[in-house]
Amino acid sequence: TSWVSVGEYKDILLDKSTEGIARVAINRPEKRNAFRPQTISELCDAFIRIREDPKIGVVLFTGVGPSKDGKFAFCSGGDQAIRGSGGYLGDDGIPRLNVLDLQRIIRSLPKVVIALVPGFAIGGGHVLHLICDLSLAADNAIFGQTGPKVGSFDAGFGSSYLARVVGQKKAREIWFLCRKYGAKEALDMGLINAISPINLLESEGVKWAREILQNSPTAIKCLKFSFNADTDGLAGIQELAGQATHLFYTTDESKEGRNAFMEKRDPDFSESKWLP
Ligand code: 2NE
Repeated sequence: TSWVSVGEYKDILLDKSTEGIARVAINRPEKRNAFRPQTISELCDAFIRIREDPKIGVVLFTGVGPSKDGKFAFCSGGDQAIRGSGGYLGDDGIPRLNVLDLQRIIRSLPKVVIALVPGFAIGGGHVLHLICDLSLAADNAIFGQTGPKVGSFDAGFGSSYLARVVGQKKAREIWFLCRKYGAKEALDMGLINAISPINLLESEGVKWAREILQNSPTAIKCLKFSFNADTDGLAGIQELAGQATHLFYTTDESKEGRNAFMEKRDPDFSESKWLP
C-alpha cells in the first residue's frame, strides 16, 4: 500500500493510505519509543483525526525503528527521565498520566486498531498493545510489565483487562515477577494474534487490514463495542448503546418522533410493530 503523511507531529508519524488504512507510529526510537506527555497528546490527536475520517476503517499502530544500535521497539512505556512527582512532566511542568486518555480513545475508536509490535512492548507500552483490538508481533518481539521494578503500576486495563486476555494466574505472574516474554510465549498465552518476520510485519498488518475492510463496517463496529461492553464497564455499554442509537435514527419509527416534535404534534407510532 502507498502512504501519504498527514499532520505535523514531533514525536509520532501519521500516514493514511487510499485503501482505508491509517498508520500511526511512535517516533522516539533512541528511547525505545518511550512516551512523554507530548507524544501522548500527539497520539490522541492522530487517533481523533482517524475517528473523524469515514474513509478509514483500520489503524496500524506501531513504533519507528530500528534505533542507531539496530534494535526495534513498539513502546517502552512512560519516559522515566521526565517522570516527576505525580506524573510525567511536559514543558509546562504539569504532571500528567495522559496515556490513560489515549487508552480510552483507542478502546472507543469505532474502527479496528491493530498493534504491530516490532520489538519491545514494555511497561505502559505493553499496555498500549494490549488494549488494541489485535496484536501482530515480529519474531524478535519482547513483552513485559516493569511497574513494580520502577515504582509504577497500571491497575486499570493494564492489569484487569490483561487478566481477561491471558487469565488471572498468568496476568499475576506478568505483573508480580516482571519477567520478559518472547513472541512465541506471547502467542501461546493468547496475548497476540500472530507472529511474522520483522521485514514482513507491516505487510502482514496490511493483509489483515484488507481482510477486515472487505467486511461490513457496521457489523465490525457493533462487535468491537460488544466485546468492550463485556470488559469496559458502563463505558463499554455506552459505546454499544451509541451504535444502537445510530441505527435507530435510520428507522421510520425514530424519524416519526423527531418529525412530530418539529411539527408540534403528537407522535403517531401506530405503524411501528412490537416485533418479536
Ligand atoms: C525496553 C528495555 C527492556 C530495552 O532494553 P535495552 O537494553 O535494549 O535498551 P536500553 O539500553 O535500556 O535503552 C536504550 C535507551 O533507551 C532509553 C534508555 O535509558 C537508553 O538510553 P541511553 O542510555 O542510550 O541514553 N529508554 C528505554 N526505555 C526508556 C524509558 N521507558 N524511559 C526513558 N528512557 C528509556 C529497557 O530499555 C527498559 O526496561 N526500559 C524501561 C521500561 C520501563 O520501565 N518503562 C516504564 C514503565 S511504567 C509506565 O510505563 C507507566 C505506568 O506504569 C503507568 C502509567 C503510565 C506509564
